[in-house]
Amino acid sequence: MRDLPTPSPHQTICLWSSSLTLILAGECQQILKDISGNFTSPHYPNIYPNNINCHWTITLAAGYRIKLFFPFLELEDRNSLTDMCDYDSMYVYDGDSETDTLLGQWCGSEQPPSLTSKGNKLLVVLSTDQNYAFKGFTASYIGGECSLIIV
Ligand SMILES: [Ca+2]
Repeated sequence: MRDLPTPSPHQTICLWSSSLTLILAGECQQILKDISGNFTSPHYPNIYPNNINCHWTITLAAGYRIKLFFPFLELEDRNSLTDMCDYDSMYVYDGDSETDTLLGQWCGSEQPPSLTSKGNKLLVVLSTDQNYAFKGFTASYIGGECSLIIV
């Protein structure tokens, strides 16, 4: 007689934050597929809204990489007590999710360097708290096909 399969433990998977983002800030979910493009924080050059969590996902064809530039960045300054971007902050991830490698986190009027993805996707996240808003950022990206050169 065949053994019955062991029932797998019950699992609940919740995606609270992304569902909430879709409802509260639909304009903040943007997927960019063009080979090059520009995007800005919401309402730029006016001030961005408080309490937002915006995601820009750049997804190019396989084999492409992305170079990302931030010509302008003006967010709320670092927390002077912790020296961290605790209030408003911009994150860039080397992939399409917040579990991918964090390439950097910026706030205040810091100037991010140009960033290059390892693969064909990059994720930019802007998160703001409940008060003190600034102009935000402008971003530009270009895609390029990269090949391995053996020297
Ligand atoms: Ca703020």
